[in-house]
Amino acid sequence: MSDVIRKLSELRETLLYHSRKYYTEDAPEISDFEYDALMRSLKELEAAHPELVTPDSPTQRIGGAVLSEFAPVRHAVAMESLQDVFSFEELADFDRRVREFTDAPKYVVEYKIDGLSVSLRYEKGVFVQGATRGDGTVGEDVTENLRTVRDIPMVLPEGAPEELTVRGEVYMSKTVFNRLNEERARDELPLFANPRNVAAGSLRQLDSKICADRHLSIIVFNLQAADLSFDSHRETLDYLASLGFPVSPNRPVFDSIEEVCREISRMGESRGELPFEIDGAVVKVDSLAMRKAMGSTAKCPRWAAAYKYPPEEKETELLDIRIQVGRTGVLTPQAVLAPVRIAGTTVQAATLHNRDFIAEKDIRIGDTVRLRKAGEIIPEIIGVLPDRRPAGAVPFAMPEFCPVCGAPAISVEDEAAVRCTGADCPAQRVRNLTHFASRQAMDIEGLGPAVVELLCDAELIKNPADLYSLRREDVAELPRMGEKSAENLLENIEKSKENDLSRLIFALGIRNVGQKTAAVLARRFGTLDALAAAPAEELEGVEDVGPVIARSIAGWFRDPRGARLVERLKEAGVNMESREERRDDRFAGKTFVLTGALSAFTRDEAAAMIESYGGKCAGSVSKKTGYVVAGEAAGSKLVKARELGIPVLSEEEFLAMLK
Ligand code: 0OX
Repeated sequence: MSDVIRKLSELRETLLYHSRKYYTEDAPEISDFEYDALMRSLKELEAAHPELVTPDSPTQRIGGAVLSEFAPVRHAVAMESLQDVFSFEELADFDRRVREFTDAPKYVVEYKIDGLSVSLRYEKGVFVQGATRGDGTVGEDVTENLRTVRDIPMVLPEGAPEELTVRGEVYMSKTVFNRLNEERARDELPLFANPRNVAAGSLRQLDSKICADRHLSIIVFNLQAADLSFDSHRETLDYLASLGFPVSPNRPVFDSIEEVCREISRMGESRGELPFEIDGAVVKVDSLAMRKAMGSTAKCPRWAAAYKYPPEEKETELLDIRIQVGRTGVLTPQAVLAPVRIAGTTVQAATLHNRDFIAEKDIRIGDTVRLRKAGEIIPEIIGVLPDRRPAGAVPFAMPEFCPVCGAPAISVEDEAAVRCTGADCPAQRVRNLTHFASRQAMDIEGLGPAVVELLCDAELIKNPADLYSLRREDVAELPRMGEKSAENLLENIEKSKENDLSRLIFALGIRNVGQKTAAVLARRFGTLDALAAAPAEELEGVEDVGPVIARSIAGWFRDPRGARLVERLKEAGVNMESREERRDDRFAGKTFVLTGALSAFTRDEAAAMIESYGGKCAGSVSKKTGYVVAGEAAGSKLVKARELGIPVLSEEEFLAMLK
């Protein structure tokens, strides 16, 4: 038995070590495959000895519980919020108010982590409940999701009080966030705007496996309730650290507000090096007796203040303006910048959007530009410093020819965009093919931009129809491919022939035809031939299709290249019919309300899908609502749904219903 115990603890330690290497330090030492194999060994060993499973085991942190809703939790001790201050003068006012109660306050300064506040309750040293802050009085029970946060101890060391509640901030580290967005970019999914939103969205997933995959972290900063007494905040933090809670590593104490301000400035300057995002610094009176004497206003304690840093701005040189050519041939100017550190990362590129943006701000190559990070993540040029303009800098003009294929680039009336007119533009070709294969279109797994580029470079494909005559031996010879991947890829391409017509219409990449319009057209016309034959006037009569879209569709099919592509796809055996006849009415009689931001599609697209399954969409929640689909940062509709007891679906669950 002792061998088993030793093996179990070895496996657990190894897994924890590699999980930290991967997620916290961004320096993995083993492959995902090896990690999964270790996890499997641990699972097998635990299955053979269930009595030896510990709540802290990595196998217990991978989620699994799926809830239908989050139960409300009334906080025994209110989770108060902080009064904000925006300048050192306001901080001096705060100090004066504190000094009305005491002559010699001491202050602790902490990072204000940009995440979500939660409470963690322990009974007899075991984690029993975790809740979001909610409105401070009532939050939501997110215990199952919090179990997946590996920094949260599931069991406290011996000697811990019978009952204990702490408060902390759950966050997603910058490393995990960047990794997640890299994966999403690879899968061509919309990127998340900032770590806070993803952390919030993850904690509100009903399926705890999804939350586990997001690898959230926590820093604990307050003892809410326990049968213990301390003199100072600093002491409580030391105690919480001794119980195994992650607390802020630096927790300096100061005698004067001047020193506090200096510390806040220092913290602000080095915020980029922190593993998490902060949106300020928190100043707290250290003495717990003094805190008690000061008490709280309606929502905030009088003994604490949150200093908010202004968004960081930097200046740098605009070295060049490069032009990218998108799928629809739009030329987008990109700023090439002298590298500059801002809000934690080195920035050397930013979009310049279009020629109007450049003209409005009169941005010229050689200029010194002012940069800011929108939402702390995406770099944005705010303007130029005209005084620093070098002699001879000339206004920027968009190129008259496509930088990739050399065909004329023309500006379209009423549009800020300039487009390449080259029918065979390689840049457009790669992007067209990538779009064709993308998840929302023909959904060909394994055919992302990198593979498309390989296939184009090897001149194996030029347009989507070529995909269906690829030969395994040619594909297998490509760099980094091999027999197995080639076989998988060809299998996935073959499978895509069976897709519904709506996917094919969207995949064709007709300008202005998104997923929703594609679905409407497929339903209305039934076959691609019928759609191809429809004149613009007829198309205009279709739901949501105006004259511009109608002309764009009719023009696409009248173009001999479009017609030829359709012919070749047909010859290859790609399905050209809508399966709507076999109408799937799985949502018949159900009304959906969509709230918050969805990541896989726009609300309109989601609404189209619901309608295509016989359901209805409404703008507000009532007793008649069947389901509420809650995306990231859902607000009052979600609250209302909870009040009325209406089932709430996460985006993932909604996707699962569509499958
Ligand atoms: C943070 C943070 C938030 C405790 C009592 C009033 C507010 N986001 O990092 N809140 C608090 O303090 C609470 N401290 C923090 N460090």
